[in-house]
Amino acid sequence: MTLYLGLDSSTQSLTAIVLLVEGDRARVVFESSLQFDEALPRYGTRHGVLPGDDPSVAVSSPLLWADALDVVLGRIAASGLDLRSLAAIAGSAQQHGSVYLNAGARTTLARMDPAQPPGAQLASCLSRAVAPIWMDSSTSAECAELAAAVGGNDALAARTGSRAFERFTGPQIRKFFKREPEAYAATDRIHLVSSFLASLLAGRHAPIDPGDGSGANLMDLSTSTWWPAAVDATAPSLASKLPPIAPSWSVAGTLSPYWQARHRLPAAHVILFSGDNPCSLIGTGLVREGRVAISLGTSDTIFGLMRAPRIDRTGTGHVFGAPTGAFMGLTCFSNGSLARERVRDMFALDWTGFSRALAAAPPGNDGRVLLPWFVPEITPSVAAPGIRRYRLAPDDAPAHARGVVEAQMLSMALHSKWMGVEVDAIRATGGASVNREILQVMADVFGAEVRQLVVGNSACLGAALRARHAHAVAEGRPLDWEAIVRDVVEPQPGGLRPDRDRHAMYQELMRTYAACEADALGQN
Ligand code: XUL
Repeated sequence: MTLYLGLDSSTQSLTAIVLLVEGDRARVVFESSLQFDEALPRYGTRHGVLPGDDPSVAVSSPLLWADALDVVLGRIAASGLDLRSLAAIAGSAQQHGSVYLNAGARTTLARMDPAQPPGAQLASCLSRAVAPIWMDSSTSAECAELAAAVGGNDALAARTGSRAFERFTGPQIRKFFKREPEAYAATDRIHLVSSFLASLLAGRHAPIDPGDGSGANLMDLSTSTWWPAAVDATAPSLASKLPPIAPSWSVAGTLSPYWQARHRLPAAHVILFSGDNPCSLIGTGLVREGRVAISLGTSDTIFGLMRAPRIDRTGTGHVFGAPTGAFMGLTCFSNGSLARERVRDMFALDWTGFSRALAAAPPGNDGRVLLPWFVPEITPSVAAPGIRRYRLAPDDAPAHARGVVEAQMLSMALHSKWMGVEVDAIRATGGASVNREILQVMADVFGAEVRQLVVGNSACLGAALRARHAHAVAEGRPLDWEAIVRDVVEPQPGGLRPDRDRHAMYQELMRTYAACEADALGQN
């Protein structure tokens, strides 16, 4: 029997999952979550973010993340599991956020006092008290400067997988250097949230993995190394402050004496942490090209594995490294559940009424199109929100219910074409994935079978599975990824199959939809 621990430090919470492997069978034997605001109120976060006056700024506290780790490891120690069998720990973290440490961190990380919690001991190591996180959008000027310095956004995307984005780490580092040059100069190491937490567990500076490194706007996707042109354009001497990039399955070290003594844990391997999206790729079982996940949440996302790093020329999608060593494409749509709810509320329906209304309009909606941009849209880029109706009567509830769902599915299919992936299987997750009518439209638009995946914490589960994979690699008996995900990432039976005629009809409607979009964006 062997145990593997996965951790996920997300925006609002820290989750732990322990996986037990016996022979070649695996199952989850422990799961626990902690909400930052409630469990550690002394840090004063709201939904994991420190309050402030500027709505474009979003920062959190690295010390909060460290203390949360301490609480959760304490829970695992008290779980009754036989932790002598704990072989490896891997983690997932919110992407893009950065932690700034001074030269004293090296010694402190290695020699922390097990009688004390970690947060207070690490305070003196921070060269910046706060960590900017992915919700920050205050770096438009720095994005423009970075893009200009490397020959434009196309050149930046071709090399790093994404055009310059405000939340990405490179523009954030540049803003810190410009605003606080002395604190920047006192910075010895800049970690991502992922590599900071792995360093804390290993008691020494850990490398960054390509999955999370690719969220910095600074990594050369083709070599998984920092791209000197972007690094040099970001801030002086940055190359010496960034951790090296190493394969996702690398061992950062063994669990440090601090954690071993504090929670009586064994000297387990600490595997590199990765970003939450790359970890979710594993936790939803997307370990081969062609299988994609569609997450129907507050915002909708579509993501999947890519064997080669094809780039989105329209500039809204991202290519990240995948923890398997391949790549992943991800496209995000902000008008997800939010838009479905707005349509439901416009006609005073509940979800059953919404489904009934959807079923009352014919597939294809007689060619009527609704563009449901209730809030600014990421994909396609729409700064001025507002819904647009094409041949749609404002009081027609069925046409609106079908219109919002068809528009979302057509938009997802259209704007994920850049991934160059022939979609043959879809795993649907998120709140709205319980709605079979919505999933049928998804199956018909994509022409692929859709199966619902019930995963509470796909990023955390992905981290635990990565721990198992990395441990097997370290032992010299690498395991196939399909075998690793098989037992624990099984979608619900009873998938929805596409109807051939309806799929052909949606291929036609896609052209109409694209023309409406172009019209609304003033491109016609
Ligand atoms: C991805 C992104 C978010 C965060 C959330 O680019 O910004 O998904 O990773 O934790």
